[in-house]
Amino acid sequence: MTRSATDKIGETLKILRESGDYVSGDFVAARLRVSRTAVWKYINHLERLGYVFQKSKGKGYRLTGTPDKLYAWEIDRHLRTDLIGRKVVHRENIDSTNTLAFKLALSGEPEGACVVTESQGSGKGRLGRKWFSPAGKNLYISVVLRPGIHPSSVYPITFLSSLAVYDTIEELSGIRPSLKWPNDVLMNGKKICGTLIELSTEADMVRFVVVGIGLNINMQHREIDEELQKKATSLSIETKKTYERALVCGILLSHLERHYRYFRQHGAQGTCGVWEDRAAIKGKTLEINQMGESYKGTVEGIDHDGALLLNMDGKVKKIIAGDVNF
Ligand code: BT5
Repeated sequence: MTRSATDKIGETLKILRESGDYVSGDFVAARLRVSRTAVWKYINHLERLGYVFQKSKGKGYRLTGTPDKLYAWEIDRHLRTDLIGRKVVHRENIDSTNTLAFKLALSGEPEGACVVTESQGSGKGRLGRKWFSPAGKNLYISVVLRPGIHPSSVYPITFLSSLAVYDTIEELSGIRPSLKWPNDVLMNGKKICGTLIELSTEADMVRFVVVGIGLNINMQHREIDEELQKKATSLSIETKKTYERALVCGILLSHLERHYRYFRQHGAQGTCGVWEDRAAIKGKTLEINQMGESYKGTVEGIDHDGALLLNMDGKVKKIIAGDVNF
């Protein structure tokens, strides 16, 4: 479907939603400056996507049912952004949103474009790990950013995503989650979100970064893979509520844009400072696994490039990548 057809379908829905009653095909056609046949095609298309309409020969169409899907126009209703999410590519199923977003970015997709899906066949974690991605329950989204920075400053972009998820969870539920270095958001000690950034560089510049976010929303305990059940959770499990995923996504992208603007203004150091405060990580005793080596110490803080500074018997070790053991 072309961009303009997608926009028109979104506008058709908007008109019907705002009215809350029957709206004639003529009225929609005039508002959108298209033919009545075009409106009829949009309605048919929407029905195939799961929307429900009451139809009356004299009165037109009335919207009576909306599917829980992450269509671009559903997310758009909840955006408070100028940049991020202004273009959303939606797929019913995909191997990995990061992989498609990376391809689109390579072919010139502008900053802020997103790929979102209902389920992933090969959702990716870091270091070749898998991201469990059942259909229709959670959020799997990748955002293209073009920050124009040196590759050494790129890592804190992971923190932007965790901070945005943190704010989203707090806004929706009033509960503050916790942040675990380097890329996890936890509720009640269980992982609710992970971020995978992938980048393309040229010379000394980052050409683009793909920020992939997996956030568990409506997944129930029994729907989680057995081996993950002890360590994964969802917003619904923690709050005993069900969420409109497009709303969650719109709020998330809005917070992401706010944190991204802060990053552009204050640099990696500024963002690392915000993350360090929220994570309340200073002074914690941790054990880190890095490439099979284990390091135990007290956290001094986060370096300006996002690395963890671990005090091991008076000697400070800078840990660039790794996993925290509980
Ligand atoms: C991550 O890796 O946490 C990054 C996950 C990024 C996923 C998103 S979804 C949209 C985009 N497209 C992609 O293909 N990926 C991104 P890591 O820190 O390596 O953690 C992976 C580990 O988290 C796994 O080994 C499991 O233990 C656990 N895990 C897997 N799926 C999970 C889930 N749905 N919820 C909670 N934990 C999960």
